[in-house]
Amino acid sequence: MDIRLWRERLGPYDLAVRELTTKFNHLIWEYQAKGLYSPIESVSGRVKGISSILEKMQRKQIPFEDMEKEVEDIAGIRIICQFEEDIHTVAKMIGQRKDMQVKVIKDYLTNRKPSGYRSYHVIIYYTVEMVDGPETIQVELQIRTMAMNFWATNEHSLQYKYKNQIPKPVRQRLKNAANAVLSLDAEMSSVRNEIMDAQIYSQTRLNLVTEILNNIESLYKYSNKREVIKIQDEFYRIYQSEDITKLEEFSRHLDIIAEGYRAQNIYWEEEIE
Ligand code: 0O2
Repeated sequence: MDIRLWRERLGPYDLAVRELTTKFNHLIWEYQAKGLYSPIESVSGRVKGISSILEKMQRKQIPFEDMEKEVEDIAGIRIICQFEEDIHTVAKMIGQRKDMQVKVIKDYLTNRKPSGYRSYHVIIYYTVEMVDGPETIQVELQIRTMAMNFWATNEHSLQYKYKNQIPKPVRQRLKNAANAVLSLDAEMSSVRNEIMDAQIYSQTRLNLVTEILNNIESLYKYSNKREVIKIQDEFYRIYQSEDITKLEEFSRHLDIIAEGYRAQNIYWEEEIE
């Protein structure tokens, strides 16, 4: 196939990777903005390189005309979670979305690969709008924990180094490492609630402080400086006390004050006009 045609064919995959990365990142943002724990830790995506597509087609004896049907991971999204439980939450979320249609699930958590590879793959149909109209393509979503990803990334590098012929002693070490990942994820899951509480606490505190600072900033515009400095001092005092309930109370109180000043200011502006 002509290289220009390759580029054109990969266009929809490139758009799908961009869109899906944005959509999953937006979910993280939404969870954080609401002060909730996000089951997604991070997201990345890539379009498979042409040589890698060719290599797979050769290995699996896929004819050119079947490339887009048979090579399911031309577009790939990697979703990293903190805990194994989160993988199932994310998979359920994907299954309920209107913009993604699940084609097949490859559960390498329940059925780990002989190499030791563990991950949860969901192949979806996804539609992108191109200049010539909508195009529905396949995208592979790989959902795994940070620990699983650490293992897979290292093993992938070794596969590349040894051209898929990893020597037996190295393979054995990788299997040992895979077992260590399994118990690490299980250990982390056992303190999941505590870790989640800690993260929700710090996210809530961060959101509150941001809101308070925004309000103080707007008070500088509407109120007199002496009063704002008093409010600011009060904020520092509560902030240092590390008492989140007091911080919440202060934020609510400040909201009312700021709203009052804003309304007064609008009234004055209307009067002047
Ligand atoms: P890349 O560089 O990640 O794009 P396969 O026959 O295994 O190549 P299949 O049957 O289409 O592929 O699907 P499968 O098994 O779900 O694998 C798709 C992708 O999962 C692989 O893409 C890898 O990214 C990852 N994967 C699968 N098995 C392993 C494994 O044993 N170790 C590691 N590190 N990753 C794995 P590609 O095409 O291999 O490459």
